[in-house]
Amino acid sequence: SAFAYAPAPESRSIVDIAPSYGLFIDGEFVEAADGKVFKTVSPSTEEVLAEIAQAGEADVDRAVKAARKAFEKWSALPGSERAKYLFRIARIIQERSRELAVLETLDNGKPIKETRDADLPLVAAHFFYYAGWADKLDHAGFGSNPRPLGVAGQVIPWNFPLLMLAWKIAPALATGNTVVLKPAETTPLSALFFADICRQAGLPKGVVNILPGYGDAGAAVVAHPDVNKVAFTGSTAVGKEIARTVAGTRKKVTLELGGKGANIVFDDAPIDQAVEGIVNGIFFNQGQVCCAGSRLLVQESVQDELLDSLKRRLSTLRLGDPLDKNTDIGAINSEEQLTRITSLVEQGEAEGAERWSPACEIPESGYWFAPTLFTNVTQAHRIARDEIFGPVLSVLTFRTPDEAVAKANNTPYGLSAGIWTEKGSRILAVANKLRAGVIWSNTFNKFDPTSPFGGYKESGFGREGGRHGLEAYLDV
Ligand code: TXE
Repeated sequence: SAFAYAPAPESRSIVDIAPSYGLFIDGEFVEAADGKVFKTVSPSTEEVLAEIAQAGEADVDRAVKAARKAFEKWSALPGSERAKYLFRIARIIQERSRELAVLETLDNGKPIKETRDADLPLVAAHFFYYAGWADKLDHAGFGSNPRPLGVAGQVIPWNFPLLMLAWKIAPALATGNTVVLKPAETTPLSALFFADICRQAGLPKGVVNILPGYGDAGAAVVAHPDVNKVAFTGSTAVGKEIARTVAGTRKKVTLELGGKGANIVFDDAPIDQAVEGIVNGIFFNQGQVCCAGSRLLVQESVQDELLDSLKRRLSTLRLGDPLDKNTDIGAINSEEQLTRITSLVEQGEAEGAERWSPACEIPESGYWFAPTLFTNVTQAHRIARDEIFGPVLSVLTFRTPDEAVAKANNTPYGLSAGIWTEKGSRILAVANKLRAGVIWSNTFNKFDPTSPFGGYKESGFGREGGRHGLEAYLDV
């Protein structure tokens, strides 16, 4: 085939180069063993962006073997040496962040404003942060000489393709593990660009292997007998399947799954600030965020004022071309996801909730969903229970702090929550009763590599980020 593999280290941009890319195994871009390919499309135009080699079981085996071989040398390097590679990768990400931001926006559909100002800075920050730990593992409180686990099999989703890669790869490499990572089928491009960055950084062959493909490739990574640790971010259904696969083995596993976060607004909250936080909480990345504030719990006495203000603010959001730096709402990542969102929203209407959207023009091609607000929602409604993973906010009300806590916790998930009030004592009292791994107060969707992130209940287990993020990759 006329397979023009990903660019050589000196090339400047993957976007401008050939429309075909290989799997990244043992430091080389290669065809799939069975020659299969798949296409990735731009969700905002439905244009084909590239043809990608599609990993199958044989490729997974080859990549795991390469990672196993690389592990011997990589894990034996002094932490200070591993740190140098991670710092180098972090710096190259910064240098190439404009290309990466454009690529991520093209492949994912999210606004360039977000990839430029949120995703990319956080990606670089993660590599810098974990680079800093690489030579300090003896001082991380895990006892002396903590050991890497071996080969880490990592499967990531499409909502933050490069950031999820960074959350997975940076701590794994800092602790001396090697990696086989499968990006999501709808967003493989930034991971392949990252593979090119690994080459540019001179990372030893086999330390990072990237296998674009579908769920079967993910399942093969998880099941491979020579994988020692599995890290997954994605749907709760697949997370449970992975837990079952891993249960009969000695593999370690961390799962970061769905959520149904509550943003709780008390009557003494600064309303304008809360409105910004609510908007950020559910419309950032079109609501395709596991820790989205997808339920608004508002104290009854301020409901009218808050909703008026929120509707006015939503009317100012600009939906459209994600490459336009003024765009607030980009495209939904895939037709499949759009169908899921549409179906849940239709159920919301059928169950009697009241639907509202600001007037906005929907482009003719691409996958789009207007910002949507549901009022008259009860806890029994599916839009109050299921993760919609789209720009859809379900509004419920409460009278007392206890009622707010009970409603916020009334979900099988437990990933995030937000508390809006001027009263510090109330923040602490409510936060202590919420069953959520991440709680923000008077802000929302703030991320930092120093801070552990992860869920309670069906939102998964294990923590990524911070010192806790190292633990998942070490035998202590
Ligand atoms: O997820 P999947 P999908 C939620 C969100 C969304 C729903 C479905 O509610 O609407 O999940 O999204 C790989 N073994 N989240 O279908 O299938 C797959 O190829 C191993 C929340 O995209 O879980 C991809 O790389 N891997 C979430 C990754 O798993 C398998 C982010 C995620 O895809 C596999 C994404 C298998 N059997 C969706 N099947 C979050 N927590 O942020 C698929 N995959």
